[in-house]
Parts: sequence; structure tokens; C-alpha cells
Amino acid sequence: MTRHYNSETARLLGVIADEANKLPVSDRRDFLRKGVAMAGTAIAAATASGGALASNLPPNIPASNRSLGPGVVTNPYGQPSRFEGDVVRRTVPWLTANKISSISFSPLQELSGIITPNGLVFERYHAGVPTIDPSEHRLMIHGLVERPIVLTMDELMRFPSTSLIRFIECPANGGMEWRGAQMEALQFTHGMLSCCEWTGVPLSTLLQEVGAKPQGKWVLAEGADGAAMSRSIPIEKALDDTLVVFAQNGEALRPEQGYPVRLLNPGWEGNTSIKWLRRIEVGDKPWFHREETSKYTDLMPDGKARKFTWVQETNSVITSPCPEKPLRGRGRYELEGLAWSGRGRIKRVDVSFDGGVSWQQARLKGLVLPKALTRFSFEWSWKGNPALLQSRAIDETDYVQPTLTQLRQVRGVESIYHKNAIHTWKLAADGTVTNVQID
Ligand SMILES: Nc1nc2c(c(=O)[nH]1)N[C@H]1C(S)=C(S)[C@@H](COP(=O)(O)O)O[C@H]1N2
Ligand SMILES: [Mo]
Repeated sequence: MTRHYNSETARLLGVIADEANKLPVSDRRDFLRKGVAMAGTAIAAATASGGALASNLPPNIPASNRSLGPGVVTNPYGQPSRFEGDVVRRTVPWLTANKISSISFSPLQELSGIITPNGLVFERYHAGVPTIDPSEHRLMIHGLVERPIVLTMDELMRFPSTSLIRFIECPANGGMEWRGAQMEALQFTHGMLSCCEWTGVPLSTLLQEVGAKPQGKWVLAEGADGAAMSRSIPIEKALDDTLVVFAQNGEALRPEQGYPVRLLNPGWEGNTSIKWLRRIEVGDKPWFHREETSKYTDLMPDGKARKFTWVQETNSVITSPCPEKPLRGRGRYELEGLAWSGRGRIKRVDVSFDGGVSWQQARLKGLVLPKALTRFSFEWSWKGNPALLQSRAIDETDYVQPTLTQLRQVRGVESIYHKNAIHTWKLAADGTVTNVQID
């Protein structure tokens, strides 16, 4: 197995190549290795301190039983336990030129179920997080419509709303690995991915309100940030399941996620889910903005670029074990992972312990929703032998997640986006897990 620095990575996320190339590849790897090592130290420390306080362990009565804790006013907005301080979003400094146009990755290795807590949703912005006072924010809907409108947030919220549990994934997720494995942690191989319950008004309701004209075939969504991020969306999608969202997981959108209002295009490139939404225009053709021409297009081996590749194809990854979650001794484990498809529900997930030679069907657990993360599980007993762990998802359209070889045969290695190939973790006899690629 070889590791390459993908020179295309600098183009990833539309950043300045010079900056991204400043760190030599070995430094980048050191950085990532340190990140993983630190996680290991935290686990060791926790185990040691647990052992040290035998007076707190059964059959003794622990100290917590003998005293009173802080009262209700201590923490008006609740925070995770201080022992969970390692469960945070992380960045890869060499990926982006600066914090303004950057990305933070969700710690998939630490999550349970399918919902990403609001403080851990991955962040991607091209011009920082704007501060928007909702009382001063307006959503304008105009173009090929009978009755253009400018809505206040209060007015928007008077329309009937709905809630959907859906993933958002940046199409650049995994895009650093077209040429070879180089990210040393699950958080960085797959962490541009989150799944929330989003609440908002169907865009179809708003388009009906303004009376979109029959020649209106496209919709432009524009953000109120310094990037004025804009994407063209076909009217069929806009009328299907696109939401104008003001809440995530039961509370107002976080500033990072587009407060006070964003678009959600379920199953589509995260980039099309425009945050800090200020304008929707109905038109008769796409606008060919920067983010759908020079970026978010996929360069193919013949030099041509695929454009408007909206759908996030079926994908999956094993989240336990993974580089951050090595196995600690032989015995019983529940292998777990996440699968998702931008086309609908996950139908089946298979897992392999021998790099794809043989497959066994995993169990889908909890909710199995369309265009949402789906958790899979496989109970096994590890006998201490090395293994090549893989997962392969199939969605309800019978699309089968491709192997890396199959994907490269069609797409080459020049693209940044839509790398949804079967992922391999190499499990060593000592229980450590590394990111590898096999044919
Ligand atoms: N206005 C605006 N919307 C935006 C962006 C942006 O920079 N500005 N980034 C896009 C990209 S590239 C992605 S992947 C998603 C990420 O959504 P999240 O930060 O809520 O995870 O937001 C999209 N919407
Ligand atoms: Mo993105």
C-alpha cells in the first residue's frame, strides 16, 4: 500500500493551493498521528483513575452517593460531561488556507444512533460565519413568479412546517483519498457528514405562495454570507423535498449551520444546502455560478468535467473499530458503522473481514429512514487475527456501493468529489486499526 499526497487536495474546498502545500506530507501525517495518539492517552488515563478509586467501586458505596451535587441553575444551557471533552469537531490545518474558508469534521467515532448533536455537526463555510439578527433578516422570493415576496422570519414561520431527519454530506467527504489513503482517522476520512432532524417550511409551499410561472424550471438559492454562496436547483427537486429550515434537533439553527434560515436539499451535495438564506429566484435556466462550474464539478480522465452531480451516492463506513477506536484484547465486540444514500433508504449492509473476499449481512439497527444515516451492527468475537474490515451498502434502488477499483475505472483519480467507494480498515494483531486501500 502506498500513500500519496493528492495534489488535487489543495483545490478541495476551493482554497489557495500555496497555503495548503506549505506543510510537507510527513508533517501532516505527524499531526494526524498525534491526534490519534492523544485520544489513546485519554482512554488510558480514564482506566487508571477508575482503578485507583477502589473505595468507590462495588461493593463499596461511591462518594457520589454521600454528597449533594450542584443545583439546577448551575448550567442554564446544558453542556456535555467534562469527561467527554475529547468529543469535539476537529480541523485539518493543511486542508484549508485559513479559518474563514475552512471545514471542521464531525467525530463520527464517538457518536451513537443516527443523530448528530448540534455542537458536533461538521462545519463548512467559504467566508466565515456571518452574525445575523433574525429581526433584521429577510428572505426574498422573486424572478419568474406572479407575486414576489420579502418575508420576515416571523412571516416565514407562520407557514406550516415539517420535520425531516436527513443527512448533510459535503461531496468532498473522502476526497483527499482518490489517489491513496492518507488520512489517519475516521474523523478525517468521513467526518464531513452529519444527520439532524431539520424543521422548516417546504420550498414547494413558498413557491405556491408566490405563484411560480410555468417557464420557471430552475431555482437559485443565495446566502447572506461574505461568499454569497449560490447554487442552481432544478424545480423538480425544489418541489419535491427541499425545505427552508429554521431549526435543527429541536432548537434554532446554530450560527454555523446557517442561523436564522438555510436551505436543506435532502440527499444532495451539502453545498446546495445554502446557509444564511436570503434570496430565492425562479428562472428558466441554471445560473452557472462559481460553485457549480469551477467548483463542485468532477474532472474525468478524458479532461471533461461532470457538472450538476447533485446526488450523494450510497456510502458506508465502519465506525467501530476504526483508527480512533482500536480493539483492546480478544473477545466479544459489536462492530458498528454508518450507511447512507442520497437516493433513499439503505436496504442492506454487508461486512467483510477479509478485504471483500467474503461478505456477511449486517443488522440495520434503530431507525432506517430515507436520505438519513443508518446504523448497522455485526456481533463478532475477535480471535486476535489481523483482518481487512470493509462495509458495503446497498440502497432501495439496488445501487451497490462500488469498490475503489470500480470507481476509479469510471472516474479516474482527478476528481475531488463523490468518492463513495468501499472503505478498508486494516486491523492488526495488536488491535490497532489503520486506513489502507486495497484493489
Ligand atoms: N451561504 C453558504 N451556504 C453554504 C456554504 C457556505 O459557505 N455559505 N457552504 C456549503 C457547503 S460546501 C456545505 S458542505 C454545507 C455544510 O453545511 P454545514 O456547515 O451545516 O455542515 O453548507 C453549504 N452551504
Ligand atoms: Mo461542501
